[in-house]
Amino acid sequence: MNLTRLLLSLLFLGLIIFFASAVPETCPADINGDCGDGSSDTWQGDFFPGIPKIKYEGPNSKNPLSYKWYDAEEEILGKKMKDWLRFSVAFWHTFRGTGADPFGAPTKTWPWEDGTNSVTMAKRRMRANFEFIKKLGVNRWCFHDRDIAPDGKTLKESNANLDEVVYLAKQLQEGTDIRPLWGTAQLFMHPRYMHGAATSSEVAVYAYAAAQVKKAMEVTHYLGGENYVFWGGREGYQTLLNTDMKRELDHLATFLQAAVDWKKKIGFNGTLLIEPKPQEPTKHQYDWDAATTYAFLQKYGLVGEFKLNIECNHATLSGHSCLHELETARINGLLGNIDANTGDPQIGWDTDQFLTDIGEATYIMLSVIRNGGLAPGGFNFDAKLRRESTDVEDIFLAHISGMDTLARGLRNAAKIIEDGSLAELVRKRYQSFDSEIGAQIEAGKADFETLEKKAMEWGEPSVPSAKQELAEIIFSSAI
Ligand code: XUL
Ligand code: CO
Repeated sequence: MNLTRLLLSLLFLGLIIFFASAVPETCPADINGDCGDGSSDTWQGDFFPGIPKIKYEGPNSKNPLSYKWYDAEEEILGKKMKDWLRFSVAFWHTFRGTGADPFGAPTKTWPWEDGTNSVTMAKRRMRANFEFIKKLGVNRWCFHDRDIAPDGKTLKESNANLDEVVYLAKQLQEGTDIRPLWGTAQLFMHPRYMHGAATSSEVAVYAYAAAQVKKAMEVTHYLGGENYVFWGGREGYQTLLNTDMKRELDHLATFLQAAVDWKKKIGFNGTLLIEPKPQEPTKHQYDWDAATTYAFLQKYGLVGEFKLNIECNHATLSGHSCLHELETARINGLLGNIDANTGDPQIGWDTDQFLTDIGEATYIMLSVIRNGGLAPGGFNFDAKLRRESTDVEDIFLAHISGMDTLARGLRNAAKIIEDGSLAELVRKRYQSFDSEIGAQIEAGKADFETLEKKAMEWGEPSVPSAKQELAEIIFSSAI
C-alpha cells in the first residue's frame, strides 16, 4: 500500500469513527434537532432509554445497574434503610455539571441538552431530573435557584423564570412522594457577589441577596421542601487590610435573622441549615468548620434557629475528619443534614467525589445512628462525575455506588452497635468517673481543695491502657 492510499484509508476510518460517536443516544444536542426547536417545551423524550428502574439484587449480583447493599425497605436497627438514608440528588452536579475544570473545557454533552441556557432547556432538564429520580428509586432532590432556572436581565425576570420552572416541578411532583430535601439561593457565581452576598461591602448587593433568598425560600416552601440551606460561598476574606471583619459578621448575622423572620412569616416549617466550609474561594471563611459556625450562632443568639449541613469534603479541607465534624455537630444538637461526598487525599481541593470508602461510610453511619437519623435532613449527593465519565449510564453508576457505599456503612455500623464491645470499651475507659468523687466532679461539685485532698490520699495514679488497637480491630472486623 503506498502512502497516499494509507492516508486515505486512515481518513476514511477517522470519518466513520467521527460519525459513529456523533450519533446521539436520544436527542441531538442541536436546537434544530428532532427533540424540540428550543422555543417550546413539548419534548417528552425518554431521557434514559434502556436504563431500567434500579433494584436491589444483593451482593452477589454482577449487574452494575443494581443495588448490592441498599435495600430500601429492609429494616436495620428498627428503621427502614430508606428512612436512615433519605438520599437526595443534587441538581447542580447531576444536571448542570459540565466536566469543566480550571484547565479544561466541558466534557459532558448530555443528549437532552440543546446548548442553550433557556427556560425551555431548564424545563427539559427538570423532566430529566424527575425521570432520573424515579429510575434511581429515591424521592428527594436539592437545588440552587439559578441552576434550575436561568438568570434574567432583571431580578423580576429571574423570578419569573424561576416561577415557570418551579411550577413545572410542582406538576411533576404530583402523585409522587418526590420533594426537595432542600433548596438554596446561588449567591456566589454572579460577579455582583464578588465581595460576598450578606457580607458584601455594597448595601445594594446585600439587598439583592436578601431578595434572592426570600424568593428561594418561597419556592422551596411551595415545593414542600424539608430544609433550606445557606452556604456562604464568598462569605470570607483574602486579607484583613481592606476588610472590616466585625462589620461583615454583624451583617451576616442580621441577614440570617431576617431569614428566620421570613421563614416564620411564610409558615415554612423546614429546618434552616448552614453548611460550613473552609477557604475556597476566599482564604478565610466565616463558617470554617462546625465549631466556628457554632460559636458564630451562639454569639448572635441564633442557636435553636439553625442546624448544620456537614459536607465530608469540606470537613477534610478544614483539617478534620468527617466524623469529627459530624460529632461536633451532633453533641451540640446541630446535626441536620449531610452533603455526602469525599475529597481526594492527594488533591487539596473540593473535588466533590462520590463516597466509595466503606470504612469512612461506617464512621459516618455510626454518628448518624447515634443521632437517631437525620430526618428531616438526609444525605444529599453533593458529588459529581469525574471529568472523564461521559456516558449517561455513568450518572446512574455514580449514584448507585454512593448509595451502596453508605448502605454498607449503615449495615457495618449496626453490626458494631449490636455487638456492643466498642461501646463497652468506651464505657470502661471512663468508668473511674462513675465513682462518688467522679460523679461529684461531673455535677460541678468538687472544688480544687477537695480534689487536692483526694490526690494526696490516692498518691500516684495508675493509668490504664486506652486499648486503641483493640478498638480498631473491633471496627475493622465489622467492615
Ligand atoms: C460548595 C457546596 C455547595 C453547597 C450548596 O462547596 O458544597 O454546592 O452545598 O450551595
Ligand atoms: Co455542599
